[in-house]
Amino acid sequence: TAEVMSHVAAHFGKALNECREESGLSPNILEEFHHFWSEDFEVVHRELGCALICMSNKLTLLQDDVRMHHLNMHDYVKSFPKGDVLSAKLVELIHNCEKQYNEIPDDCDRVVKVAACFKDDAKKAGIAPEVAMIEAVLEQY
Ligand code: BOM
Repeated sequence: TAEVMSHVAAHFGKALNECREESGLSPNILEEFHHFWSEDFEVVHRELGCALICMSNKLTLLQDDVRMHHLNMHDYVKSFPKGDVLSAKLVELIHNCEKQYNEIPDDCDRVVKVAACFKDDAKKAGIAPEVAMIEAVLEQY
């Protein structure tokens, strides 16, 4: 659900602070990570892909081939309140997007495409959080 996703997004977003420098993601592109979910924000910048890789690596959510680590992602999502109702769906949506962009060799370019696909599909599935929902739970993490 979108409510559960807001918790995952709030926690995941905290890792951006540690990844700003190495990813080169300027605050002019994305000031706070949770704005990723804003209707107005376009998921297109290569630096965002680099930042997502860095952030995911901090949480050991990626394999050596820079694809999602299914078991770790499943367990990560399950660790949030009611996470068990979201974990399988989230892993399925991300994996489905990975398959569509598998041939892009540059990791940052590929991951930003996967992230844009995931945002789109999460909206279609009715599990995309609104920015205000994430802001409401940010202080818990
Ligand atoms: O193929 C690499 C897959 C990398 C997955 C990263 C996608 C994350 C999208 C960004 C938004 C995330 C908010 C919450 C979910 C955390 C995984």
